[in-house]
Amino acid sequence: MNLFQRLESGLKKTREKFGNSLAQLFRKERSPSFYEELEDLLIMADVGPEQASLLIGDLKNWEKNRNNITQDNPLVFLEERIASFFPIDPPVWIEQPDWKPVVILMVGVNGVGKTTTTGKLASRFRSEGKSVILGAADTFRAAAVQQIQLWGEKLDVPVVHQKEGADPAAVAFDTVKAAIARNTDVAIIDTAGRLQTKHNLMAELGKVHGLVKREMDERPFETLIVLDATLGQNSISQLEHFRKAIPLTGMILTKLDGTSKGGIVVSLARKFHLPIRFIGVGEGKDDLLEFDPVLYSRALLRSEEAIRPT
Ligand SMILES: Nc1nc2c(ncn2[C@@H]2O[C@H](COP(=O)(O)OP(=O)(O)OP(=O)(O)O)[C@@H](O)[C@H]2O)c(=O)[nH]1
Ligand SMILES: [Mg+2]
Repeated sequence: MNLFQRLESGLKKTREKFGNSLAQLFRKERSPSFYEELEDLLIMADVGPEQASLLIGDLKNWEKNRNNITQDNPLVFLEERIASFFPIDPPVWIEQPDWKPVVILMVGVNGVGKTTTTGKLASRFRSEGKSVILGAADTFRAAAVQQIQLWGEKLDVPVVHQKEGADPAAVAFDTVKAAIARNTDVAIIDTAGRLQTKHNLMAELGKVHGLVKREMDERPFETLIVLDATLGQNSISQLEHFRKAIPLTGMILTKLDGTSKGGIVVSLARKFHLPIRFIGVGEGKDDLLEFDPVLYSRALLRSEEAIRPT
């Protein structure tokens, strides 16, 4: 399967609900109720009210200036508009392919998929022939360290860890230090889930980030917030709080396979101007897809019933 086909299958729920309804709607004549229905559909898919009204305004303008409106070309127009909402800002490993170590700090609230995504990412870099080291900076629970160690064993990559209750900043620091000492290509640091409203835990994250930054000696690294797509608009509050605590460089949206509200990705990207690095579409190690704005918009809007991509 190519990336688009994997996206199509990963976004199955969104495509069935949103994409199919959209395809049906676009067969209808234009009327005020057409645009109301469109707005409802966009909001139900979690595109967000601001983005929905912006898209509808743009669509109306576009339609006013065209005389050959078919069933499909307005959808193509919307796809292009949505794709343009995503900021383009390549990650460190693309921007500076010769730099090592690439350091990735994973943050987010509880249960969103940080540890699983850490494992998936490690698997991805390993399959590109890169050496990887993992940091078990979730020292909150012993089980969290074990979870990362399992990934380490499965992928044959070393895991830096300390005992339960140890200082997570120290583990993060040790991981970067080890990656530098061993000339490792990629270091990925998993952290404990924390509620965005818990000030002490957010301050702890600030310390983790600060020590990584110091050890990186001002060289850029990735701080990725992991967000659960099934939580919808609650992710907005998570992002707002986390970015106040630490500078984020990108986001990863997980569990898109489990929601019909795949529009949340659009909503977050436009609101925060933060690039989306990857999306999770399942629990397996290969269920992490690189984010491509054009393909994502197409997979979001075009249902099985609509035209096939060219
Ligand atoms: N369907 C689906 N499930 C996912 C995805 N990503 C993660 N999960 C599942 O989400 C659950 C939580 O994943 P974890 O990786 O443990 O989440 P976490 O953020 O590390 O959790 P804490 O460390 O407790 O904060 C697990 O059952 C994962 O298999 C995804 O893209 N799709
Ligand atoms: Mg975890």
